[in-house]
Amino acid sequence: MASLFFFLALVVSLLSSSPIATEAAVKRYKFEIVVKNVSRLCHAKPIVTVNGRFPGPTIYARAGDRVVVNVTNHAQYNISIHWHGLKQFRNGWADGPAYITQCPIQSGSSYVYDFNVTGQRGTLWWHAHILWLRATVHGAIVIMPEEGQSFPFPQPHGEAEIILGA
Ligand SMILES: [Cu+2]
Repeated sequence: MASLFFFLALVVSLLSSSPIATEAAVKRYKFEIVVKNVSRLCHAKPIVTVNGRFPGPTIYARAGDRVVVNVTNHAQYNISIHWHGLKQFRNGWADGPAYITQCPIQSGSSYVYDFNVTGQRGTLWWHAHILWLRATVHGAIVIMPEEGQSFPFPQPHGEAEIILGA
């Protein structure tokens, strides 16, 4: 009986100190692929965007989170979204290159990208992975360390996302 109690106490202490016991969050995003007119240097031009924004929305997550992005394509071009620099551990189908890990999302259709951000942190970017659409369909991914963990550098005075586009 004493050995059973000792065994149960060991299991409980292992579970409570294990990182597996930490609850990972699910971050959900909705990407609506839409064509929008923009004016640059006195010229109006239609461009393909996510949610009408250029650059597109930033994805925020913590290492270990699950990220679910529901993409609906309202544009007249087929599209796919690639999460640049993210290692797709056991979720390669969510990587995004058209004709490699998935068929492109056709006009009027949706696709759900569902992946884990495991053991990764930093600022990356996402972009369309078909034709020339990445020129305007792109944005940042910010992966912060797990709750209670710090970045491997001192706390900055401020943070800003800078995206360079041509
Ligand atoms: Cu890329």
